[in-house]
Amino acid sequence: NPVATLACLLPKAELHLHIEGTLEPELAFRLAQRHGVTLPWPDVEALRAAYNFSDLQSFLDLYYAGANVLRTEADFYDLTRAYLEHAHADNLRHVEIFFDPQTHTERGVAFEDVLGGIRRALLEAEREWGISFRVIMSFLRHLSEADALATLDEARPYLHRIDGIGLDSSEMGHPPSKFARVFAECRELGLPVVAHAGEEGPPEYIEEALDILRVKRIDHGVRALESDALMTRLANEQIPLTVCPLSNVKLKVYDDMTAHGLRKMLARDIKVTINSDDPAYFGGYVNDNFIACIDALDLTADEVIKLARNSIEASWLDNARRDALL
Ligand code: ES4
Ligand code: ZN
Repeated sequence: NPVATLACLLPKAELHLHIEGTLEPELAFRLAQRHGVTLPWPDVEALRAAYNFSDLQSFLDLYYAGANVLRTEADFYDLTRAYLEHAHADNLRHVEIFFDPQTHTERGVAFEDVLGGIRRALLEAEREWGISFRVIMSFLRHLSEADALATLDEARPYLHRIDGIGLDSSEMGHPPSKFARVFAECRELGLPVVAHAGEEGPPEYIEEALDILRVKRIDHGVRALESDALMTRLANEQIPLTVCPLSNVKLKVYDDMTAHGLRKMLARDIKVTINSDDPAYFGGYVNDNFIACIDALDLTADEVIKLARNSIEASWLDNARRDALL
């Protein structure tokens, strides 16, 4: 398919990527061995076979279990380096990656080691391959706002190395409004903010993310399709959505890719982008996501070009580099 070839060759940015979600089973077992810890699966095949999710929570249970092998600066470096090799192969020129400090500091891993290992790999990829980057610290929404405030306090010595703030984990029952105060504080610190909303949660959660958290982008946002008024607003205000198609199918947001709303969003002139979310768990990296959408939704060359352009335009790059990539 020539449209798939085009998608793979175009320069692109990835704006929705959880670094903990890039842990492939082979690396998980290697790190477990490195630390002399036992994973609750006998081997790589058994772990991969467990990637059969019924919803977001069933995935998160495995994702947090896997993160337990990430312990040292070198682990976070190896993890991030492996992701960036895929990013380079997919012609990504810029990446904005989430990390979940609470998943690690709770286990006694130093904030410095988490961020240091991630950044060492990012700086190396920038030098070697010219891949620019931003790092987004994400709060876990199943934990309390007080917990998020404490994490922000812990992050204060590192804020010069943190480019923005996100909100992830279990969405239902944890609306954006729960984090109104901590997000206000982050904004006062000059940090741009984003939030997962409308992945499993209703359109109202997307409206809360926009009106209460004052996000610059919505992560996922696919349930906006249920509200015509919200669809109109997203188009009028050109609010970027970081959509993750393989994630949505794997977590049963859609029965299969032919049911995905991506093409409807493009038709409504909403600024959608294609991203991989947790590629080790969901069956592929950015180009795999493009190909799955092209095959199932019969995307045109113009639509693919628009999606790639959107990813650069919706990034937090400075104007000079943005223009250079467009
Ligand atoms: C996530 Cl797919 C998804 N949704 C919400 N939180 C997450 N953390 C990692 N992946
Ligand atoms: Zn996500």
